[in-house]
Amino acid sequence: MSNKQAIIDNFQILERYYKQEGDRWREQAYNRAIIAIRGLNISDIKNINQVKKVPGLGKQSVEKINEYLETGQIAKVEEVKKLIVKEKENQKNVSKQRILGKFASVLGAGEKTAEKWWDAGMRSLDDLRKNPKLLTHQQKIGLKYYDDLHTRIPREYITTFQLMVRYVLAKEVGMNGYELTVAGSYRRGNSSSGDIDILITSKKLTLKTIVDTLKKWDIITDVISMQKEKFMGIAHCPSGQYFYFHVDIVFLPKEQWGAGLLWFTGSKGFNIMMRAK
Ligand code: TTP
Ligand code: MG
Repeated sequence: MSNKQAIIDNFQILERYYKQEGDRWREQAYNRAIIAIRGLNISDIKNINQVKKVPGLGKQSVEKINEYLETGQIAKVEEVKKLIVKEKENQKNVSKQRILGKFASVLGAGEKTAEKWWDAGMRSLDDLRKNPKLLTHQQKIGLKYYDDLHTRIPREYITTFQLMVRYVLAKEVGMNGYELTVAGSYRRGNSSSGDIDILITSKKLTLKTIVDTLKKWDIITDVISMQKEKFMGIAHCPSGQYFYFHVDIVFLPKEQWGAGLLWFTGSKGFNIMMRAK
């Protein structure tokens, strides 16, 4: 590359840099210098005397051209190039952190899983959806309902939902066949909740029959996990309302109702304090 072109390239870097810095005076000075050098009626710049007294080339520009002719580079430009590389790395890190944060918010994932997905080349939730081999059953459900599961559930929805569940269970075993309370943040009076926590006791029903009944009525749509005393899954109000939410059902024998209610009402912080006492 000719010295002339190399100097223009260098000055363009400085012009852009000063523009970004909001230094209009230097930005314009380098802009004028670039125009002046382009307009020079010589094939290349070999000697500093060729650019002295050229209109549009100020003292600073001539000094920089001289520096280039003597050393093959301009220190300020090298400094700016390093800043640009650093800035690019920072931007990359910010977007990596943003993606890792999103990955870690998938139900059943955490920071470690997020890193693992990143290392496997995943960069978006859609990438994950296209790579089911990387996902557990719970994470698949988390991705399927990602938006809904990150939407707060209004208190009124939960009130309606529990009435529906009560109605359906009463159809199976009668109103006196079970006891049901919505615990968690709903029971603490919150105006919205992250999920719905239901506590049930019954001599006539088991957790399995409860879950099967709610599935049959198209209330429970997905099972995340099912143990003897605890169900975790996804449910919705079947007719017309296609907002899905996370439901936990805890099933306890009657004699454990009080302790269970205290625990399942929380909050988590309150439980930790209570246990410490
Ligand atoms: P969550 O449903 O996780 O919490 P929450 O209902 O208080 O709040 P959110 O609106 O986000 O759903 O858990 C239900 C209860 O279970 C919680 O209030 C207390 C208890 N719990 C613990 O004791 N320890 C725990 O680590 C968790 C997650 C819950
Ligand atoms: Mg809850």
